[in-house]
Amino acid sequence: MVAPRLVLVLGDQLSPGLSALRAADKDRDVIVMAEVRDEASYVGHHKKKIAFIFSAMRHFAQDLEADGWRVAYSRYDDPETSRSICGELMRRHSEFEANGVLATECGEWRLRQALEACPLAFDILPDDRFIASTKEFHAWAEGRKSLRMEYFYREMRRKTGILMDGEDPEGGKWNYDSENRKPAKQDLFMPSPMRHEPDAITEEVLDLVEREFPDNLGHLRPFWFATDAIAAKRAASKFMREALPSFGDYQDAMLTGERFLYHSVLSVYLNAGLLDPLDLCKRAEDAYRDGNAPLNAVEGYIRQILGWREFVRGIYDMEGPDYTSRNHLGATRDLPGFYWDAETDMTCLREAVTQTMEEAYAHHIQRLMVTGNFALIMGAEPVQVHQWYLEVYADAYEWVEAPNTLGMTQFADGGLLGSKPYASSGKYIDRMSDYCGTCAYDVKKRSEENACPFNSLYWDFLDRNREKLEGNPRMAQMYRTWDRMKDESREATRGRAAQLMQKLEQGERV
Ligand code: FAD
Ligand code: DLZ
Ligand code: SF4
Repeated sequence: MVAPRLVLVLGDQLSPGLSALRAADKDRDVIVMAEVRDEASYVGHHKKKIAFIFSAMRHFAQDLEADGWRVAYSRYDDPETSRSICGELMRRHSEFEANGVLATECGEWRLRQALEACPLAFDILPDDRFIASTKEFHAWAEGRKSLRMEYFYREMRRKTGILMDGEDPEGGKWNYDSENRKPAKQDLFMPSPMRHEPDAITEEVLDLVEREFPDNLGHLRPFWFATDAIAAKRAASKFMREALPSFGDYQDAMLTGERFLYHSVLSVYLNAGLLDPLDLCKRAEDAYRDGNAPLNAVEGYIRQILGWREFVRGIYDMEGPDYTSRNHLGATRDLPGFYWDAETDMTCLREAVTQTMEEAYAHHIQRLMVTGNFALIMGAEPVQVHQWYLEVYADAYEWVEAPNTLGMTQFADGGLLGSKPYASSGKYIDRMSDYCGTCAYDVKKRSEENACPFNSLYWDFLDRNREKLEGNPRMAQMYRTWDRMKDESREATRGRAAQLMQKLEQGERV
């Protein structure tokens, strides 16, 4: 008898079309799936994230078995299960007297390196669940002075033919973002993401997470994520029908108590492999072509997936494992305690952190302009910010989280991902949300006792980082405004920022 190969399927590789599965032989090979301590604890993941991954893994294993595969599945609480993916592969290798391991390249450098050090013969195949291969991205990036998502996105539109009218973009423009900045109002119809009742498999996993991860952050219940591809597809259909038509208009909006607005809440499924990115883009395009959603909404949605998602994956792969230690602005402060307990008088941060802990979800503008922006302007150490984002969101894997956090929000890569820091005063939050109306702080004030902390911290951020940022043409206007202020006004702003920093450092409530 020919010895079987082991086929590794990781917790974010739950796709029947995975390259390793396509290359495997159903009659001979053994699939290895393992819930292991190292993956579950390389950061202190949110309880809901662990529950989602374990339950989705168990559902996927069940589907593979029903499809005729032999699956060696290791449960977290089985005393035989070893600590790491390599440990499990070694154990299964001797158990099945196997002849090497077939795997799809893993997303994170950390695990890629661990598998390189694992003393087994690996055959590693590219992860072709993305629209651009990493080779394609490298070829596009090579020789360019600066990498801009917009140009890469246009390449992806041409490559896939999505929203194209022959050689031209549908409607004559590549990007309809200028139409996508409406603030939302409480009386709008609010769609909601599809909620799924936990089945017996999920209930068992929830009990396990409660038992094994009692001190991890976040609320475990109510748990309503889909945990298999069929349920995830139903959630995608609901989004396309109910929320996509207004996705563009309210893409940047924030509203008190409205945790999802018109966002899809599908990244958690997409990143684990339960949904396919190209399929989602095509379904959105169909909605436009069938007259069910306007172009600004559909283009905006497709750009997030075909553009941003692919672009950040390319950057992560190209920049290598040391990307996460970058700190261009030399920021060193600790992230305040309210990032965990939401104990702050700032309404915007309280809303964002509360829902993050309860849902393991916040939408893009909350991540970018509230939690990310505050960490940037207060000078938080990027690696701490990175770790926080990797822990708290159910969709967080380093390949997508790190470029967004370190590149997009913290400017820690010096401008590889964005041409200028996403720093902003309270004015932006006030324009795009209803948070400021109920806040203990006054968004119109800068240096007074009750002044919105974002205002003084924003100007102080520019002042502190002048040497590194002043030469950026996109920042010039802000420096001119700062320089035109009266000396007393600048001093008062610095004073208020210093007072806030001191309070944050001493753990006092802000
Ligand atoms: P929607 O608003 O419905 O967007 C549609 C889809 O586009 C998403 O499902 C997602 O797959 C994709 N997308 C949108 N924006 C981005 C982006 N900037 N980068 C990559 N894909 C994008 N996204 C993650 O998937 N995992 C992360 O760990 C993650 N960390 C982030 C950290 C920070 C600091 C910031 C600013 C953004 C982060 N994002 C991350 C990007 C984005 O915020 C989430 O993809 C989005 O909020 C997921 O919710 P949704 O599915 O409702 O998205
Ligand atoms: C995130 C995660 C967690 C919490 N647990 C597991 C696990 O027990 N087994 C597994 O195969 N994968 C898990 N994952 C996802 C991996 O961390 C992910 O595959 C790597 O980070 C590569 O992207
Ligand atoms: Fe946030 Fe400032 Fe508005 Fe309060 S006033 S909600 S702190 S932006």
